[in-house]
Amino acid sequence: MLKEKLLLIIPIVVVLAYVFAFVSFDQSSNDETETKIIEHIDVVMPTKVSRPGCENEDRCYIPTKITVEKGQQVTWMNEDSAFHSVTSGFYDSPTNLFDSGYLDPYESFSFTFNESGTFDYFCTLHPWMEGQVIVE
Ligand SMILES: [Cu+2]
Repeated sequence: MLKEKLLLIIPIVVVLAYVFAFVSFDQSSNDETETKIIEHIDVVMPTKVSRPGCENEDRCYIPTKITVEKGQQVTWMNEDSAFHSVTSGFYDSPTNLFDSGYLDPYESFSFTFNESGTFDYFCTLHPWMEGQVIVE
């Protein structure tokens, strides 16, 4: 009688242990990925900025102006369906400090600002797209 009960209980315990291990592993890896993605994006290039107009609403890069501390990395994410770039300076006078090149949809670009100052940037494909990083 006792042996029969044990034969019934052991497989159930084994299955539960497997399920628990799998679920807890799955959750922890998901949480980690999610946190990493949220943590790293500072500025977003939203949809429909490849046509003029976003500059009137300060939404070509969101936020248009960002203030960071010296030594901090800034990450841009292209959330549009068109290519965009993050290029230092102005369309008429790029400064060669940083240039992402053409960013694919959902591609990101990061740059670490090691000197304080005000750094303007723009998109080489859409001259009306302008943003600014203020490093304190
Ligand atoms: Cu653009």
